[in-house]
Amino acid sequence: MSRRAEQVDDLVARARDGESRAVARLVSMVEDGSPQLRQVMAALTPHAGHAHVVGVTGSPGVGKSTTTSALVTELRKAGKRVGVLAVDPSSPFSGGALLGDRIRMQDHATDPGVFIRSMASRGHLGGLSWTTPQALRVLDAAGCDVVVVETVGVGQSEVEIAGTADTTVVLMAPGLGDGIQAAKAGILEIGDVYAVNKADRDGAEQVRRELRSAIALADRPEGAWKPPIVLTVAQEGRGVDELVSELDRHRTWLEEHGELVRRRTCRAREEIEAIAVAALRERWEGGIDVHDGLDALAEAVVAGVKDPYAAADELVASATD
Ligand SMILES: Nc1nc2c(ncn2[C@@H]2O[C@H](COP(=O)(O)OP(=O)(O)OP(=O)(O)O)[C@@H](O)[C@H]2O)c(=O)[nH]1
Ligand SMILES: [Mg+2]
Repeated sequence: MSRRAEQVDDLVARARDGESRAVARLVSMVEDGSPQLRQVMAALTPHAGHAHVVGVTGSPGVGKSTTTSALVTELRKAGKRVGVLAVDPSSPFSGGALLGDRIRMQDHATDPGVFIRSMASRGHLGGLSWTTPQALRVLDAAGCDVVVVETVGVGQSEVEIAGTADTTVVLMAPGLGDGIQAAKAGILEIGDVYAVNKADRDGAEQVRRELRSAIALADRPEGAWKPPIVLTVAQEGRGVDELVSELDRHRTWLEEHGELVRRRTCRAREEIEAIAVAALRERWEGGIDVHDGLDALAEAVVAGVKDPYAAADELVASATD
């Protein structure tokens, strides 16, 4: 076995033993798209599938990071091993935007039962990305019982996180224009559990009432999961025990209804597609001379002698020969 292969095996073994430096190194390899990922994922995949992946999303400033930290505290009380993945899908760089979150997470930084990683998640190709599912696999195989994924940034990310998590928690808060506007934002389709945070402020009850009637109005098939609403004061950890019970209840429901496997299959499908598309691209960029390949095709399209679909067919054919 090559030295490099040995190093990867050693890294994987140490991550599986819960060594946080090894876990951190593997997540960085995911983020950098390391050529050794193939070997890493082959070693990790048989050991994944245990962790409950919980997505936390909501408007800027609603309390996602505070809630994530409070969830970690609560889960640690129950003796659970916890992973936290802060994902910034809008940025090709990790670090900067997440600095504040890191500071908020400092309470947990020295706890060996907690892994905290922040990561950029470039929408590699056509929005497809393998980074989040692969980082989750690392944390999962490292023995986490729960992995909380906090997405930073707005818009698309909320929907993306719903495709990634087993259970999606949507946070709302009074005074952020949440509540009634939620229906517009399409947020009612993605929440498995809702938390009205900042319940120490006026208006939390009002947000809960509006949310409750919006949920009651939504079309839901017979026997479907009915999203509960929890009031929280994340800053003080209030209501977070109830939030954890609802997360557990949802996980049990997912298992009993075959929905857990279905959601995870969606996640794997996206990952496979992203890997396959990237592999194709690598072949046509690496294998053939780009000038003879893609550039020539592009010129033919501009000159009107080839249509873009025919050109794409040629490109794919040249990469799969
Ligand atoms: N009053 C009150 N303030 C809270 C509560 N939870 C969080 N906050 C405050 O709200 C602000 C934003 O909290 P964050 O946890 O950073 O919110 P976030 O959703 O992670 O913010 P972004 O990552 O910037 O989108 C901070 O000043 C928190 O201290 C709460 O329950 N009550
Ligand atoms: Mg945050």
